[in-house]
Parts: sequence; C-alpha cells; structure tokens
Amino acid sequence: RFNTSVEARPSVGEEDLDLTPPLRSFVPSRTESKWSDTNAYAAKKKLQSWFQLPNGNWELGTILSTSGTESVISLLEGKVLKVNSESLLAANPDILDGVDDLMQLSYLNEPSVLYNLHYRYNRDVIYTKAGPVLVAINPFKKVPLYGNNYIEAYKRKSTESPHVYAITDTAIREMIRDEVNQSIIISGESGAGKTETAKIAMQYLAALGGGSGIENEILKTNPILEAFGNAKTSRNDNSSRFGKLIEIHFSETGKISGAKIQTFLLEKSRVVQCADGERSYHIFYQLCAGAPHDLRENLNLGSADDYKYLRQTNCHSISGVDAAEQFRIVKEALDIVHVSKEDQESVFAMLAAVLWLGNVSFTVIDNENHVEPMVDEGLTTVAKLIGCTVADLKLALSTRKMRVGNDSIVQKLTLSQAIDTRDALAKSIYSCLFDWLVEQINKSLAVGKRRTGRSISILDIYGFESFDRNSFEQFCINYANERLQQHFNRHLFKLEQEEYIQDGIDWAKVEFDDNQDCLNLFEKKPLGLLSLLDEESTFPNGTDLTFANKLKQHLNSNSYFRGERGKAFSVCHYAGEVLYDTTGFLEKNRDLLHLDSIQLLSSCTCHLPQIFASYLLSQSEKPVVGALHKSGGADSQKLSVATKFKAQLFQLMHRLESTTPHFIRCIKPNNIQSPGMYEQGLVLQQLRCCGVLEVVRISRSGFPTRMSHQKFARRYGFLLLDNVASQDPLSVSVAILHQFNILPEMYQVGYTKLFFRTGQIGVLEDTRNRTLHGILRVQSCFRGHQA
Ligand code: AD9
Ligand code: MG
Repeated sequence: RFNTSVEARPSVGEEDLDLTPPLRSFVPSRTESKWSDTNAYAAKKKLQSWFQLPNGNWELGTILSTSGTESVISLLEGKVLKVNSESLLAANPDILDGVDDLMQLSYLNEPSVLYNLHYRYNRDVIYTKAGPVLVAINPFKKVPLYGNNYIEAYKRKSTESPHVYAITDTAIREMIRDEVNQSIIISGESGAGKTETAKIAMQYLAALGGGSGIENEILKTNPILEAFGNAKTSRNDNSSRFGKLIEIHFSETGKISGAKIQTFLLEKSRVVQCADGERSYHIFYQLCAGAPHDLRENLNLGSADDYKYLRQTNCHSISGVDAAEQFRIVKEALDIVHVSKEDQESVFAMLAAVLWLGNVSFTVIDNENHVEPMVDEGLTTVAKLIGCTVADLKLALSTRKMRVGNDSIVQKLTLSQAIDTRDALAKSIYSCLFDWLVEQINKSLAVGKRRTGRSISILDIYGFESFDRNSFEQFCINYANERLQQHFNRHLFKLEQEEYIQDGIDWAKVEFDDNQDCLNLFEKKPLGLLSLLDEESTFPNGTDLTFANKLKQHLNSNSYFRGERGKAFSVCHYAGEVLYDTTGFLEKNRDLLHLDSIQLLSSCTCHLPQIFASYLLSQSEKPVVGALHKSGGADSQKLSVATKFKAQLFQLMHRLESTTPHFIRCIKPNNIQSPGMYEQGLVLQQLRCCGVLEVVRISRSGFPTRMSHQKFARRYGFLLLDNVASQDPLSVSVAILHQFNILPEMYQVGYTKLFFRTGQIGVLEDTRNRTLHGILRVQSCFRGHQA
C-alpha cells in the first residue's frame, strides 16, 4: 500500500529506522560514500543538489551561493559552475541513503530515485519498494538472498526487507485472508530478470504450499518451457520468446492443488531464421548434443552443424551451459509431468523433422523458375519422421491446389514460394508442438476436483519494447503493455484513493492520466490500428505499403498516431514514441499455412502430426480473414494473429481484474549482462517505461506526505509562538499550519492524519532544524560559560 510503512517521509529520524540485523530492513552504514563506492563524493552537507551533466547523468554538487535565478555549484573534482537554479534538483539528507522504499524519500525526483536504487545495488541489495511496487535490479551474478533460510525468515516475518519472497508471502496471506485470487505481475525489458523472478516466486509458493508433490511438477515445467520457448538472443542468453501466465491453485488448507499454464505469442519465425549471434530454441541444440545412441539412430540425428536452420548463425553453444546435461534435465522433467516415453519420442521426432525440413533443398525444373525438392537424406528423413510418403511430401512442398470456381487446379511453386512453404510447415510443426506440450503439462497439473477456486497467478510477459527497427512483434507486445499499464495505473490510483477516502479527505485533487486514448487508437472499430490491419490482411492486393497508407488516411488526426515516411508510422505510447516499420505486418498477421500442408499432416501415420493437423483445421474454420482463399492462393481461413492476440489479452485482463495484483518491475542495469555496472540513463528509461516513475508521479501529484496529528503536533508544536500545551493534537496542528502560512491547497486534514503536497513539509523541517541548532548552540554556549 502507498505510504503505510512510513507515516511521514520527510522526517525519518534515526529513531524511526529499524536496525535489527541481519535480515531487518536494509540500512547502510553512515560512513559510506555517495552514489558509487569508487567515486569520491564529498560528504553530503546541507544545500546539496543534483546537477545534470551534458551526458544526461546526474551528479551531486554543493551549492556555494545563490543570487537571483543563478546558483554557483561545486561539483566533483572541484569543478565550480554557475547554473540556473531551476535546473538543480534537491538531494535527500544522508539519513535517507538507501531507504527500503523510494516513497520514504523527502525528494522524489529522478536523480534521487536513481541514486537510491544504485546505492542499494552496489551493496547487492537488488530489491527496493516504490510504494506498492517491487523494483528488482538484475545483479547478473549470484546474490546471497535466496534459499531455505531466507524463505523461513520471510515466512516467520523476521525480516521486512523488500524481496520477491515478501511480495509472494503477502499474496498468499491476502489470498487466505480476503478469499480473493491474487496475481503477481512481472514485467521489464528483455534480460531484466522476469523469468528468474517468476521462478523465485514459484520457489516460495512451493515451499509454503508444498506437501502434495504437485509443487515439484509445477517447478519442473520451467526447464521444459525454457527448453522449448527460450533462446539465446543478443539481449539475453536465455530469452523467453513467449509470454506466460501460470495460475497456481490452492486448497482450503493453503496447499497447492494444481496449476494451469497459458502462453502468449510464441515467436515462431526463430525456428527458421534468426539474427547473427542469436540461436534457435534451446531444445534443438540440447537434442543434438544429448540424444542417446538409439534415439539418434531412430531420428537419423546429426550434430547441430548438420542442420541449415541451426547453421545460419555461427553461435552453437552458450558459455557455461552443458546442452547434453540440459537435455537430460528436460527428459526427466517430461517424465515428472507425465509425458509418456512414447510421446516423448514423438516430440523428439518432430524436432528432428523440423531440423531435416530445413535441409530440404530445391532444383529448378523449368524456365519459369518452378522447382521440385531434391530427393535426398533431408527429404526422405522428414517423410519417415512425420509418417508420409516421399511423393506426398514432394508434392506438398512444390505445388499448391487452387480452387477456381468449382474446379481445382494444381499450381507449381517457384523457388521462393517453395522455400516459404517449407519454412511455414516447419514453423507450424514447431508451434503446434509447443502448444501441444503446454496442453499435456496442463493435463498433468490439472486441478480437477481438487479445485477450490483460490489461486495465485504469476505473469511473466515481455515488457515494452522500442528498438531502432520495430515490427509486428513489437506492435503486439507494446499493445499488450499499454493494456497492462492501464491495469497498473488504475490499481495504484484506486489504492491511493482508498487511503484518502479512509481518512475522509477529498481525493478528486489527485490527478491521474489514463492511457485509454492510446488503447482506443489500437482497438477502435472500424478505424483502429487492429481493425485496419485485419481489413488490409483480407484484401488480396493488400501490401504493407497499402496498409501504411490506409493508416495515414484514417488516423492522421489522432494525436497518438503519426504517419511517417514510406511504410512507417509512429505511436505515442505511455512509455514514449515508437516508430513501427510495417514490412512483414500483413504476412505475419495472416500467418497462413496452406491447406496442402495441413492435409499432408492429417494423412500422416505418426500421431503428433495428425493432432497438429486437426488443430490447424479446426482453426481454419472460422472465416475471419475470409477473402484470402479466393485469390491469395492460400486456402485456410482463420483468425488473424492480431485478433487472436487481442482476444487472449482481453481474457487475460479479465482474469487479472478479478485478482488482487502485486507488481514486480525488473530493471536491467546494463546491456552487456555484466555484474556491478549501473547505467543511469538506461535505468531511468526503464523506470519510466515500467511505470515506476508514474507511481512516484501519482504520489507527488497527490498528497504524498502523511503524518498523524499527534506526530505533527509533537514534532512542530514547540515552534508555535502561542502556548498550546493544553490543546489537543488536531488544534495544535491547525495552529502550526496557520502560523507558517501553509496554503490551504497544499494540505488536507484527515480524520487521523495530515496530508501534504510534495515539499510542503520541507519548510517546516528547515525551521525546525534551524531552531533546534539555535537551541543547541545556546545550550553549548551556556555549558561553556558554566565550565
Ligand atoms: V526475456 O524478456 O525472457 O529476454 P527476462 O526473462 O526478463 O528476459 P531472465 O529472467 O531470463 O530475463 O534473466 C536474464 C539473466 O539475468 C538470467 O539468465 C540470469 O543470468 C540473470 N538474473 C536475472 N535475475 C537474477 C537474479 N535474481 N539473480 C541472479 C539473475 N541472476
Ligand atoms: Mg524471460
């Protein structure tokens, strides 16, 4: 909850800080230097301020003098500058260095937030609260914060230091106490630590709710999903290429009774193509490295470099990872989630089929560039693995049946069409395999009759993305983040509002930006981004360029949209403007698999391809991208990817809305996965994107400083000119407010507390400090005299 842990942030004195070691809230030693241990910052004195350097970083300086709008500030290494006073931001007193909750800071400006996080990070304290949100900074190394002793400590509540365990513990307690489902929503950029954080939360749930054995099954879903859904990218050696929601169910006695996994938007293009320095899904390399002799024979399996799909990039191994050992772990995990040995064989056969499919090559057979697959080891192995004849496979990869009126004609494919068909088949097999696996896992974890209806869901989903080149994937991801952000904002606002209502003050004075307008840009029918994309996807002659033009034609008056040069457009997201390049949008949105391929799979003798085919056929019955089969040559009619994603997202939001949410924001302190490196600009941009600065802003725009009448009267009562000793705390408080001319719009008087706008209490604090110093000086003079 907002501001409940510390009543009055500006006045945290030593007596307010709990110093019980070792697991008590983290309070650093007073002798440590500012910002970074290696930087020789001057000890902070009064009038220290943050000054922004030309490179954007903030540095602490001491104000030497101020006249008019100008200040003279002395920076590190003795540099002295004359600057505009308004460009300086107040620094917090030393006593607040490294506080557990950013909301405890007197000054909630960006450099202070950055500094506080860095201060803790330097000491391996990677977790910090920002009001109700947990901020986790990726340490990129092992930090001694996990394991049974820590789990015990959080369970016994013998520590209050911010932690994933703490937030998970709160979720369990609130689930039991309020009988309301809970959710833990984890977000952040690629490589920020979401998946690790989700696993840490699952570890805690398993430790507290374990007993039935099902918790072990739940934990074992991680190596399986990571093998099939994670890959090495330029940002993360173990990057999840799908979103995941795991709903963990509990019995009335608080024991785990089952779980259910839902996945979102697997990046299937990676199976056939990936950028340099990146890899395909881990499982392919694991299979090649770890398959035992018999399996190898059955699948005619070679090593990773035998396969074109894997050979495209020169990156085959990941340092510190033993692929063969990982394969053993995955097989063991599959056993534990009850995937039968026979099914496992089929899974591996499908993986091998995908790999061999990539090796299928074509020869040109006429002068119209029509092709036929070469009958070689690749083609024959694929046919054997999926259980079809070589002739059928050849046909499916080199021709396409088309309907013209009531007739059907067979069209030969050109080289590029044949390659697309081959790759589409490989991608479909893989994504069906992934979905099928998730379904098997869900069957094994099924809650069934043991269901009680209480659950904790953990969402590990890609954060906001803005790259130099943003495509359809970023478009979907950022749309999802826009929705999640709205959920986040509304929740925070609600919490803030509840606190005000509880204390009987007027909450209408808290400003709050909703991002509904941006969501409308995506969702409005018929003239929203998604509708227009679907519409263009159904047009036979639709291209990425006609799509981009259509957007410009219909949306240019929308202030969240801007048409850009060529095929591009920009969207003004809550986290900043993103430039999208529409190249590939239509094809990715249509995501077609030709009926020929589906028919091939459904006639196979192996059971997995048949399952896939029936699944694909069932999907193709919904005529949404309907006009396609007539002219585009593709026969399947199915929901577009964006439409499916939107439906999934709505379902997700619906589910989350009925839960009490807990938010974890993961931050990546550098782009090179290196421990100990903290880049201010990078952190700041993420804090902005994941809404942490928004929390701070909402808090600042309201009445972030709260103090009980008693405390306020006790702290400042002695400053009153009139004697008020006999009066009640509320009257004393009001007298103080009047004496110091605090403007009525700057505070509100609640039933139990006073609420202040940012900075208001600073004036009182200054007066108090000056007065106290005066008293101390007088006392010491007096003592001197006596001596
Ligand atoms: V992606 O969007 O799936 O590409 P994530 O999931 O945000 O990304 P991940 O959890 O995979 O990132 O973390 C990346 C790497 O950071 C891990 O492989 C670890 O090496 C490292 N990491 C993350 N969190 C921790 C931690 N709490 N302790 C130690 C960590 N290392
Ligand atoms: Mg991940």
